[in-house]
Amino acid sequence: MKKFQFILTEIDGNVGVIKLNRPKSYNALSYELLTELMDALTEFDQVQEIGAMVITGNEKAFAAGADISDMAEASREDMEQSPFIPAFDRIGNISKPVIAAVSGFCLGGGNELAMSCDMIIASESAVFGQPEINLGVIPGAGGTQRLTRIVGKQLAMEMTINNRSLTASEALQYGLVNHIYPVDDYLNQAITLAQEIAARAPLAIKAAKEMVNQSYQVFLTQGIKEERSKFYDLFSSQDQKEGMKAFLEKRKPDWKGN
Ligand code: CO8
Repeated sequence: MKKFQFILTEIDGNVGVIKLNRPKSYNALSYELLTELMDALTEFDQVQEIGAMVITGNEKAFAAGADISDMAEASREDMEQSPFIPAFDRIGNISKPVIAAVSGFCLGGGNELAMSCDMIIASESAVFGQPEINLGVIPGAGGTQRLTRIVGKQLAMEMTINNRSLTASEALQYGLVNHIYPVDDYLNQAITLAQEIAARAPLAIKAAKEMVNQSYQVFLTQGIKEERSKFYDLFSSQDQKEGMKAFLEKRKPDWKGN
C-alpha cells in the first residue's frame, strides 16, 4: 500500500480500514486528505482478499466538513476548476461495500462523505449536520440530494437552511444511521459488520450494491450536478467570503445579501 500523510490504513482480516487523520482540525477534508482517501479506497477495492471497507475518524470527529481555509478566498471560477469536489465522485466507482464508522462531529462535507458510504454505524456521541448555511454556502458534494432522500424534505430543509443538527439517536430514528453503539465499541462493531459482509458472495454483494444505488441514481446524478452549480455560484458572493472569513477569525458573520 502507498504511504499516506493524512490517513492511516490497515487490513483487518478481509476488511480494509481507513482512518482520517487530521485530528487538530477535526479531520477537515482538505483536497490532499480527500485524494488520499479515494486512492486508498480504490486500492482496497482492487485487492481480492478484501471484501468491504470501513472509513472512520476518531472519537471526537468523523470529519467537520471541507477545509474552510482552502476555500475562504476562492472565486466561482477557482471552485469550478478545482479538482476538489470531482475527487469526491471517485467514491461512486468503488464496487465493494463501504461502511462509515462515525463518532463526534460529522458535519458538512463530512456528513456528505458518510452519506456516500453504503451504511453508517454511529457512536452515541455522533452529531450529524449540514452547517454550510453558517458560511454563506450550501452543501456541495451531494448533501442536499442524499440527505433529502434519506430523512425526507422537512427535516432536510431544517438541517440545510437552519443548521439543525441530529444526535445519534435522532439520526437512527430518521434512518440516517444503521446502528448506534457506545463510543468504545462503535468501530469494532463497524469492522465486525464489514467482516460479516466480506464473507458473503462477492459477485452478489457487488450486484446488490449497484442495484440499490441504481434505484435513485438517475435523479441523484442530475440533482448533484445542479447542486454543484449552485454551490459554485455562491463563491461569486460577498456573503461566502464574509462567512468563511468570519469562521476563520472566530467571529459572527455580517450578512449583506450579495
Ligand atoms: N475547516 C477548517 N478548519 C476547521 C474546520 C473546517 N471545516 N472545522 C474545524 N476546524 C479547525 C478550527 O479552525 C480550529 O483550528 P485552530 O485550532 O487552528 O483555531 C480547530 O479545527 C478546532 O475547531 P474549533 O476551535 O472551532 O473547535 P470547537 O470545538 O469550538 O468547535 C466545530 C467544533 C463545531 C466542529 C467547529 O469547528 C465548526 O463549526 N467547524 C466548521 C464546521 C463547518 O462549517 N463545516 C462545513 C464546512 S463547508 C463544507 O463542508 C462544504 C462541503 C463542500 C464539498 C465537500 C467535499 C468534501
